[in-house]
Amino acid sequence: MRKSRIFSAGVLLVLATVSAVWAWDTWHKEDDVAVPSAARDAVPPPATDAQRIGRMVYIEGGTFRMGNDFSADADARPAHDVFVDPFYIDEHEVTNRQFARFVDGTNYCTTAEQRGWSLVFDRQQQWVKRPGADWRHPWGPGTSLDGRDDYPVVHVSWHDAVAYARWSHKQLPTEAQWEYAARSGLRDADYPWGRDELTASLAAGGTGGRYQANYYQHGKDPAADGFDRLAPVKSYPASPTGLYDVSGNACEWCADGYDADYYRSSPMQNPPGPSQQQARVHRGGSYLSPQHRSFDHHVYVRAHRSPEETTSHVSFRCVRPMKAKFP
Ligand SMILES: [Ca+2]
Ligand SMILES: [Ca+2]
Repeated sequence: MRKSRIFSAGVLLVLATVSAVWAWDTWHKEDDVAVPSAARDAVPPPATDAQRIGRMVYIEGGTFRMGNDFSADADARPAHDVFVDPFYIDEHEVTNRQFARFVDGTNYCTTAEQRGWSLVFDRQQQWVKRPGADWRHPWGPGTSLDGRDDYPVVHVSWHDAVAYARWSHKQLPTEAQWEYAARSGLRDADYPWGRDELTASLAAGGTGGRYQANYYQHGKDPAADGFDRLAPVKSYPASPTGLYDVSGNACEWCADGYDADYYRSSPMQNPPGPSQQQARVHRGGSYLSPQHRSFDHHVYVRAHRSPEETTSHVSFRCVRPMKAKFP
């Protein structure tokens, strides 16, 4: 009789434990990232450990000065103090190799593939709607990813980026997380490496005399920095924080909606971005941002576009937040 009661109690204890773990796990995953209903329907069941791919860099939380009062961009003003919790961030932009693992495991169909075209910046230096251009065919039909496994994935919409992030148990960075990581803890930084202009540091033999990022060069040698289009990730030096291609190469989607006046009313702690705006932010500039107008690459410059838009120069990287208390 006593054995039976002990057995029953044991069974109940096991059931309760399993239920609690399931409930916590479900809540945790549902709470992992906010995605629109269309993207939520498209994502697969939660990823296994094997699907959690890519090296991430730990960013210690803290307070920093976000924006810049002297920026030519009004939406980067006013500069204001922001606190962010600690988090991990991908050390480089998501690559074709990584995105292929997501697609192979889920049969995910990107926005550009569904629509049948994407925006390509062609050799005549103009944007064209190119039928058949998508992440597998970056310049359109007849092009492929051969030899491009380690290039940033492009022709991905904001929705595609969110779906990948959710699959890999990550999130898109908020603007605050992205800028905090990009600044490398350097107060008054314009670039991830500080305030030296790209060409100035080269002329002075500074920062190793190497190009620090993949920008666009006008003139006789459009690939003076090594690449006239996208470059494989990690082709340029890491920032002091250990991140690659934060500035240049591919622009990077952020989670936030875009509001030009957001800095005037944003909360100090972990600002999530405005909730109503349709357009989504991307940061960092790209290989199409001119070197002589390096403004686009400043760590505080904010760009935006429709979440459905796909192009040959926008990619993303992901973050994984850590739970932390405000000090
Ligand atoms: Ca270049
Ligand atoms: Ca980039």
